[in-house]
Amino acid sequence: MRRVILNKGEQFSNKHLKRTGAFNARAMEAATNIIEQVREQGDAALRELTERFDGVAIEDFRVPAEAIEAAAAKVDPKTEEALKKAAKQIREFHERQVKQSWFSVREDGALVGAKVTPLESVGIYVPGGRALYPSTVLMNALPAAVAGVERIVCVTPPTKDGSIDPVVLEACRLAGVTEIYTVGGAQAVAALAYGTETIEPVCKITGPGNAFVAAAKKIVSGDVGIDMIAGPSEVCVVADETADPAMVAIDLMAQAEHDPLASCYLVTFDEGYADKVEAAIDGHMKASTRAEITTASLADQGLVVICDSMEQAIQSVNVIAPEHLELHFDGAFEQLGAIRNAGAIFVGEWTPEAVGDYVAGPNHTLPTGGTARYASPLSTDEFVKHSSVIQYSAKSLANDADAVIAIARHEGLWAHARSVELRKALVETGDIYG
Ligand code: HSO
Ligand code: ZN
Repeated sequence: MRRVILNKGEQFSNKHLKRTGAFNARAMEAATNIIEQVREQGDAALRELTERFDGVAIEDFRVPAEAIEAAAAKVDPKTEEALKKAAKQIREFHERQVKQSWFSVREDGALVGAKVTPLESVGIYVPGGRALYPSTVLMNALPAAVAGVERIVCVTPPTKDGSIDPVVLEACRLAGVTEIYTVGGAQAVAALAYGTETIEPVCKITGPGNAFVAAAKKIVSGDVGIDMIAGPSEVCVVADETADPAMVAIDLMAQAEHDPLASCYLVTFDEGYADKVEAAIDGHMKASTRAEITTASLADQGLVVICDSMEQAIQSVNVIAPEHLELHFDGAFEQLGAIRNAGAIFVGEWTPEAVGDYVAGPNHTLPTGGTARYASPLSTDEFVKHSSVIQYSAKSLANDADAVIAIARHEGLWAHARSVELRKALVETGDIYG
């Protein structure tokens, strides 16, 4: 891992970071062409592109209900139990996020408020290949279901034999997904956004994907809603000498094994301690089944920051604004107030990020690439919208009339002013022409 040693009083800055974006120009161009093709040719384009990119010929993209029902039998009981436990805890966490409609009546009788309405439909992109994650199905579909979305559509690329992993299908069933299509890539995003003969368009698309999926989401955004554009995964571990180097090491590796582009940061106070963590990584690596990806990520993207004080460590964290932050030192909870930028915060040595990835309950779809400066984890808020509600009485109209008229006149909008003037007259004289 690369090392930065900060001097006393020195500030960690963005120049110490090397970040890659979520997508690139080449992916944008390819996605633009694919979207165009799907808009023009519908299902025929999906068939051709699936054959070209996934190497399988698929006649009917829709997964039949019987196949979804049959998936449970193909899942081993331990995994089934784990999925159910995860689903329960994720559902309970997200139930606490649900926003209610609200209405407030002013003294003059004017009512103002917000009506919360679930989106009619959402499409969830579930990646295949290296990132085949049933947990991502739960983390996207459950908040949608809890928010009250009726039509929850999943799209996922086919495996080599044209099928979908039964555990992904079972996660879909448990989370209340109503339709599943065996199609992936930018073409799946295009189908969800604009529809084809078999796929009805949705209101919003969520879920992670590769650079082409990210580019496609960016392009269709505006025509449909999208969630955040997810970049490579990140973890930042802040540890002092009291933390077990073996635990810190394995937690860094748990993020590095996702992707050679994943970024792992160790923020600590002593070079000797950093050496111990790196030695522990070498020790664990011998048993890793994903040593190649893990080694590449740590070598290319890994960074150790040696700080002089806790204050400097927290300042570094706030600049990194990591997707995941682990705190391995005594009194960690007391530092929460000082931490401004982090997607999810894991407090203490008994809270490895993996519990948050799967079962703790909070969402594992988190802001990456420093976007934790302004963004939040995926929540039920992403699956509802608010309509403002206003109801005036004669009295409240009379009360606010002069203010409306004054601003409308200033803006030169005659009918705006008149629409209130006529009513005001009616209130005052009982005669709008009086
Ligand atoms: N750490 C990933 C989520 C994940 N981990 C899914 C395992 N499966 C990004 O938050
Ligand atoms: Zn993970």
